[in-house]
Amino acid sequence: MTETTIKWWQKAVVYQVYPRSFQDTNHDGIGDIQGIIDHLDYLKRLGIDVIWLNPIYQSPNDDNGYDISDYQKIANEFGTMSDFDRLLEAAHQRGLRLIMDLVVNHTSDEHAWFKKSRASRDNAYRNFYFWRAGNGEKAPNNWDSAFGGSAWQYDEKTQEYYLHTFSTKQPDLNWENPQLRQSIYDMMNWWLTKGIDGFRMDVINQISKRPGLPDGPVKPHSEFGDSQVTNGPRVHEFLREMHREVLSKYDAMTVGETHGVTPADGLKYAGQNRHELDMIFEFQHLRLDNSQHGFGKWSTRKTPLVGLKQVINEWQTGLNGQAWNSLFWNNHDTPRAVSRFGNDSPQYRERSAKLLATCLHLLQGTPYIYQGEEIGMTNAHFTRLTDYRDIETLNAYQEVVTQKHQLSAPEMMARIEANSRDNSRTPMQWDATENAGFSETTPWIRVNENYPMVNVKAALADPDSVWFYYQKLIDLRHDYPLITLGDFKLLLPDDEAVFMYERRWQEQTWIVICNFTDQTIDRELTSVVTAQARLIISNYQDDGGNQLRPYEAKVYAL
Ligand code: ISL
Ligand code: CA
Repeated sequence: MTETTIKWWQKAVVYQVYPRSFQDTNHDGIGDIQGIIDHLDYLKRLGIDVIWLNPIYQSPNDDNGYDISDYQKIANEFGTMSDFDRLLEAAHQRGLRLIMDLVVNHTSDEHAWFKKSRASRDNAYRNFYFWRAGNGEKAPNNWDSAFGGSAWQYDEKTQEYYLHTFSTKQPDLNWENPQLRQSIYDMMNWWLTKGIDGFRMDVINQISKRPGLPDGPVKPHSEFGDSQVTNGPRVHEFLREMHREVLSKYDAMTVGETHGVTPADGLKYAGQNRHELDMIFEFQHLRLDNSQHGFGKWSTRKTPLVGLKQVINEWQTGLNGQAWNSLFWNNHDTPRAVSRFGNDSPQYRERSAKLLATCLHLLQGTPYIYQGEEIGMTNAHFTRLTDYRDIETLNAYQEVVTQKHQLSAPEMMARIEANSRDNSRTPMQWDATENAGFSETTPWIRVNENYPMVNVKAALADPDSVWFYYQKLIDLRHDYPLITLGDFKLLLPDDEAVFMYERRWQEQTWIVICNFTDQTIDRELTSVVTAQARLIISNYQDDGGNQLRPYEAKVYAL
């Protein structure tokens, strides 16, 4: 790849907006489209190129908009289609692109297709979904749902079960059916013709189910089997068809959310000549702190740095020159990066937020910033279950504590505090006024209590803030092709404290050094960092040489 053959989305920095929690303008406690329009200049000033919106389609909100009842309508609480059109135009006027969430593994059970599908055994929409007879008194197979319990729901009306790998209100679409596929492509073409710039595709590697829907291996602590719905046999065929029927006609970007993939899978989904997707979100680097005792994400372990470096190394080198990485520490399904990988105490919050930013934004790939990350927003640290809203969190508590008594309430609350998706869904902290300037009324979910300290207004008043550091990193990426194109080489792979790597492009070499601990440590750097090396960016005011101070990050051009 050279500077001239590179695609626009390879040079871009993406900012993820979770509309429900970004800015409320009509005083109902829920963020809305007007709230996004109001902050476009803010995003432009930060320097980002692309906005990704979490779902804003009509939805009964069983799973915050990931249960869509009409793909071509905007949810009332967010506004109208003409509000959306104004947003798109206002973004484009500022040179910002806008990509939408595409949720086509499932719909809401209130979608017109499902209502028809459910009405009788022999209707034109029956095969838009998976309907099966029970296995005696039991569900058709042993698959579990991602949100707990069986993946099958019995439906009285036609006395069959339907498949839902997420909540019971999110029936899985049957991609084996060509008519369903065509309906999805029509909808995608409709949005792209409207002028949107691409899609983030929700759980897109789950759309091909294994033929015959066989039982999966039973998991520890569970009466159910693993549904094994990822990377099914026809997924690449479907994605290529989608490319042919839709994506090939536009200069759009696509990023697929793909759980359970390796770099080898990455080459298939996002390989340059594969005609599938432009890039994928992989999750190996977010799995390293999972429970080792069958509780999945519900754990309080810390991510081991050596393992993290290994995973990132594999993706950086594994895709280099053949496919394209997406780079992210957090999103609307994860804890906040600074709380998870850094240190959210008042002493180290800003320093470690900048460290994480440095480490990620100097990698090869397209960086994603999740709203609030640019001011170092932290986990919510809610202590009461009633403060949580997320279906995954509430279901998990019911299952683990109330039904199965596997963990005590305080044990599970600690795990929820560390991992709940609501950690990243609390309202954006704009200023120190009530409700953090998000809304004039009580928000749909509680504001993080640290908003008087951690907010945009305070960040913009401080030239040394996390915010200005992000702005500088984005500028650097736009100015130096090395950051976009350079080869990556991991240095000190076994060092448990320091994440150090090299980027090399043409005649230039840069070195990135990040101390992931709260200790001052000594590393012999003079052999790598030559005397003429120029310091490009650092999260300390001066250069401490071989002394790496707590959460110190620095980048040199050799
Ligand atoms: O959040 C998770 C990790 O705990 C997953 O179980 C999550 O559901 C998975 O990452 C898939 O996520 C996507 O699809 C879900 C939706 O709830 C998530 O918000 C979305 O990002 C179902 O549409
Ligand atoms: Ca509102």
